[in-house]
Amino acid sequence: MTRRGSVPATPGARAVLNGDRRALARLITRVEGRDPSVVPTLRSLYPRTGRARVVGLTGPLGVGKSSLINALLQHLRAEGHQVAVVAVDPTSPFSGGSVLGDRIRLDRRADDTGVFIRSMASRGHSGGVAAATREVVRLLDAAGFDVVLVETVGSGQVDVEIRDIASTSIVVLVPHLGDEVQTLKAGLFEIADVFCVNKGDLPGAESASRDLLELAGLGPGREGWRPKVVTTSARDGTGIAPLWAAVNAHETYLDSDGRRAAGERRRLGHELVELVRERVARDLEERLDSDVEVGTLLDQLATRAIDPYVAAERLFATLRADPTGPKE
Ligand SMILES: Nc1nc2c(ncn2[C@@H]2O[C@H](COP(=O)(O)OP(=O)(O)OP(=O)(O)O)[C@@H](O)[C@H]2O)c(=O)[nH]1
Ligand SMILES: [Mg+2]
Repeated sequence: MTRRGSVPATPGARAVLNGDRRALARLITRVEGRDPSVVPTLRSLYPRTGRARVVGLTGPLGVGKSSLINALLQHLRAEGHQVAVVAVDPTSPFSGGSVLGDRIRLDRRADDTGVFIRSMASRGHSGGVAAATREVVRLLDAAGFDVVLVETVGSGQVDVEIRDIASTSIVVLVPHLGDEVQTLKAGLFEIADVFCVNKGDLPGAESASRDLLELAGLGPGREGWRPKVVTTSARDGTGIAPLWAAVNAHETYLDSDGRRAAGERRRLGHELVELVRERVARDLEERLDSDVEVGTLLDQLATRAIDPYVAAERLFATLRADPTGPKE
């Protein structure tokens, strides 16, 4: 029985649903490479997605995001969750023993099918890192991971985009980030549902938390949510349960008053715009070389007979007039 609009399962989709981790890894590689042949699999898996909690961890270099994820992994596995990790542009190899703790723990985890860890490079993604990351997260969701943790380095665009993927975003900071916090402040409050002051074993953590708490109280709050502030030490393993409790509090908040559905709609809207943008850009780039009409526009532009704004309008008009819509 197929529902209206549903797509027959591809072999790749069936393998993912059957828990085949190698097939999952191969599909992720194809998504990373923006391989269009992966689309039927993504389409057939789409109805099986939307269940995972997607939690973003972002923050400046070296604040301990990976170490926190390592600690969270242990906490979440003990709670019985199936956890996947996506590290976008990791500066250190995520599977390195130094980041993920000692070898023995790592080796055990390699046998643990309840954990899946994957690094992704954002360089060279024509469609942007957000699109690829979203699709990877969806594959993991369909594969049955109920928690997906996404690590990104807080450096502008990418960490803002995390809001389009994660339902809860943790901004990780460390004590004595004074100036950095000042410059990042406005942006951080856009992103953070939870502030995590990590390296709480170092001096200054308490006053850093106090400052952030004060700032969180001063801000307008996003639709009635004031960011929570949690102090952790990934090194000592302290504060990990409170950190996850803060995530849960935000997820519970999302479940009230239809906020989760509204957030999902907003994220899907952005995705739709992105997909169309990607599609149109590809189409236009092909036409730049081959299309007679576009060639004429380019000639006119080169001789200054018309300006780029008019050329863009004319090109856009030809797109709107194109009657060949996609087939299902
Ligand atoms: N003292 C102390 N050091 C920590 C703590 N957490 C992490 N570190 C150390 O901080 C360094 C960076 O840790 P990572 O977990 O790689 O930090 P990251 O934010 O993932 O780093 P990037 O991915 O490179 O941005 C390592 O040397 C860790 O051992 C902590 O709670 N206390
Ligand atoms: Mg890291």
